[in-house]
Amino acid sequence: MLKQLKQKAIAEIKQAGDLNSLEKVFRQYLGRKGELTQVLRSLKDLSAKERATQGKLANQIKKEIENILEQKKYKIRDTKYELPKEWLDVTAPGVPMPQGHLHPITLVQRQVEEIFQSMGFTVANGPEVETDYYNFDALNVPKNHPARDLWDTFWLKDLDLLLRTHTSPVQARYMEKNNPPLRIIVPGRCYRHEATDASHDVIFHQVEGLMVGSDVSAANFKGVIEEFFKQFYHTDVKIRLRPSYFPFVEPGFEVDVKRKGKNWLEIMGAGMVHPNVFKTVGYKANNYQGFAFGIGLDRLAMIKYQIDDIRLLFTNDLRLLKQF
Ligand code: FA5
Repeated sequence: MLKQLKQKAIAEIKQAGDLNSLEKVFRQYLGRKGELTQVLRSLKDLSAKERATQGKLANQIKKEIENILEQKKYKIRDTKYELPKEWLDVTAPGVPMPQGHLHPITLVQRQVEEIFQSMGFTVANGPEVETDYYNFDALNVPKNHPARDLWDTFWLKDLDLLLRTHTSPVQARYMEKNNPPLRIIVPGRCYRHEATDASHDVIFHQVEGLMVGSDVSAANFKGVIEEFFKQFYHTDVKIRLRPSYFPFVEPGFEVDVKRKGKNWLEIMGAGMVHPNVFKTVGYKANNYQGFAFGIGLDRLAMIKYQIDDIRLLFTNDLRLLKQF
């Protein structure tokens, strides 16, 4: 009797053409008043021995019908949504997506920002296309001053504009709008019209630093920059200041860095902000003092990743870029 029930159910499932009729078959056999459900319910009236054999068989059939119903349900759904008919090998290995990553300069820039931010500096920005005024005049380099030759400049013809030769113009732009005390760094791209070599490119990057207050000293500069290099290289470093000339600082120095077991390396220009710069941005020069510096970001990256030619950084050679 149970076997007949099973045959009947299977035949009806086969015939069901949509989900509705399949649902009807389910109710017919497995619903609350379904035929098989009733059989299962009546088991309690049988003798213990009969109950054991019949019960086992009934439950087995129930499972079978459920399985066939389920399969048929998927089959109906598949045809309904017209899934692609072709064969799909779900065990085939996937095609790996090439993974993008950050350029070494971006990595170094972010790290530099993080370290200076931890010392209370904010990140400021300025335009790469700059005016004569901010790139030079406001920095105590008047027109026809011989110091302009320190920076070989790309001029934008007829526009009276130039591509900034350093990030220092942002010092003046920032101080015009903000009063001391202030601490900023300015990472950004710079341009120089000069012959390239292993350590010089036409386009490169600097990080400007500026800290101004009522009593900011050269000793503060040394402390800040020593802490920076310590964190950047994860090791103790020695700092050496050598006198140098930049029109917008007085005194000015060149900064050398030495790591254990390495040679002294010239890495940045720096100095105490020149009173003329304070005057130009409208500060009372006697009230404030501060330091400024400009680090070559590309140079930091070259040391960090042992890249021996700056031009490699921007030739988009994947053999280099894939290493980061
Ligand atoms: C300056 O540009 C000054 N503005 C730095 C400064 C800021 C001094 C604030 C005082 C106060 P200099 O021309 O030396 O200085 O450049 C600074 C750094 O930029 C260099 O040490 C070097 O690391 C990097 N640099 C300069 N020219 C190039 C270039 N063509 N290619 C790659 N890096 C360069």
